[in-house]
Amino acid sequence: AKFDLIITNGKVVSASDISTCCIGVKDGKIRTLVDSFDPEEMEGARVIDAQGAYVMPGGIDAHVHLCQDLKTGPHGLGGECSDNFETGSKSAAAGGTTTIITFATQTRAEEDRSLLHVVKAYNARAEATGSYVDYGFHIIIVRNDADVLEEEMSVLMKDWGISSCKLFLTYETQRLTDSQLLDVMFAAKKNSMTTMIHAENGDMIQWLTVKQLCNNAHECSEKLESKGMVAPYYHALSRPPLVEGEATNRAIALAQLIQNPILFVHVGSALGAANVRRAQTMGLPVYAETCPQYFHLTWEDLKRFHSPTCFENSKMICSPPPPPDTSDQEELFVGLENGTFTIYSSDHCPFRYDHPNGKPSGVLEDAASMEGEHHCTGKELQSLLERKQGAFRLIPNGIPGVETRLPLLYTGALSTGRITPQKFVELTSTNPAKLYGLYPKKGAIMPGSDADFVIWHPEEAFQSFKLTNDMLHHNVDYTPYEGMEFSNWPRYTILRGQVIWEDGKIQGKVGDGEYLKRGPSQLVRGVSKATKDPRCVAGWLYE
Ligand code: DUC
Ligand code: ZN
Ligand code: ZN
Ligand code: ZN
Repeated sequence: AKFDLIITNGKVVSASDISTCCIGVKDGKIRTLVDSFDPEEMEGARVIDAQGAYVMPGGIDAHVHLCQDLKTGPHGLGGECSDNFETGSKSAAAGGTTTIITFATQTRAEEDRSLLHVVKAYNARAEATGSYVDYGFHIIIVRNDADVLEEEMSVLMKDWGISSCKLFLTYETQRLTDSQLLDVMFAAKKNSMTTMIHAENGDMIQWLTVKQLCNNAHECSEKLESKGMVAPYYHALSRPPLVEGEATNRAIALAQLIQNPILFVHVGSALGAANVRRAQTMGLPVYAETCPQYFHLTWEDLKRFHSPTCFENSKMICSPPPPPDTSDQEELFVGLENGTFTIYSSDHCPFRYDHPNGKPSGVLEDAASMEGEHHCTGKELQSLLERKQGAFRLIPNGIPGVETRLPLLYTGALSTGRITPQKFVELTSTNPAKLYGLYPKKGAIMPGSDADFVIWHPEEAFQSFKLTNDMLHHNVDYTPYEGMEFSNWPRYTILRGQVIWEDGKIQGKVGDGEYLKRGPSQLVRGVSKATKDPRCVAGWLYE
């Protein structure tokens, strides 16, 4: 047969155009885009009629946490990711995503000093199950050992195709000082590795939260914990928008000093977005990711389950927290529309509610006084902290969402006309491919590209529905979006020409997904005056 798969009559969407046409696929690659095929050309091919439906390049979710255990968890607060590559990638496929990028994590333990060691150990976890979709790794770097950076970064780039590292400005077990950040950014810059930044000011968070931090003799009764304000809702109050505002601002300055491109992950505040925008206007290579939770959740969701045992709300805790209210969401929406945000990822961070290493649950008999304002005092607080339960400081940060990412953006922004289908594709596929060195193999519907697609239901033919967690494929016992109405859902997910999800059923197999070696970012281009001006930045570093 000339083609293995033919997709007819769809509204084929790229990051710039929409055209009604037919796509011919052979050996996992897109071969041709045409008005129509002759009947003999179609012989032997599977034909999918996409009449009236959007056909988009498969989703690329560049921010997914899988197989991170207590030691290598996303933030050192405890918590064990409940999804492995099998369950996490199945969930991705069911939500229209054909590529995921997950995190291999260095720790401060001596045996995890070597980045290569960390990557090999993490790769073994991926290979232990295999994946339903294609996958690559970012590396989280939590120390600035000169020898390791010098010897190993280039090997990660060349041998593993790991072209991005994540650095933290918060969490005791992960955060780097400004000087350490400069060390790692400088090494990354020299190796053309993209630096991803978790921008929250860790000192601000700790100072607001914990009374023990203060080494003065007085009681420090003002802090959240000494006031008994430990319920999940107060997680948000410990991280007001200024926490991200300060950290984005500082990281931009550090990066500018040494002319390093950066990408802010999970930007969740209008203030953070404004700082990114300002830097971009100066011509700095500053990029930003945002996530569904910042458009669909607010501080209100952290208090929405009313009960004396209100730790149910721990299900909603993520970092950065959702914005205070819908007016902040509006400002973030503008950032989606005007290009401040480069990519839209899930930050899928799966913790179960019924598991001891997940979100704290269970009936807290002694928490009765936490009704109303959800405060607790004295002995109750002590016992919560001792049991490492309940108090927001000890609740793992993160919520699941790899499967709901595309349908949420479709429902909240595409159906409502807030963004165009082209913008949808740019944010969810084309830009992540370019940013992380996968383009045009991924993120494009062009001859020669991988035949990865998400095909939606024709809008007129689809009845909106209310989501329940049992419809999802992750290994998480809740979704933050329980009961939400969805206006569309992927009808087909196609990975390199093979249908892996169709009409509500998984058709692919674990093991279909391949490891992706990535190249350097394809978004970073020649630098502007603001980046190079020797009176402003340390240009001599590179002379
Ligand atoms: N950062 C993440 O990227 N994911 C979950 C928690 C966090 O702090
Ligand atoms: Zn983070
Ligand atoms: Zn004090
Ligand atoms: Zn994350």
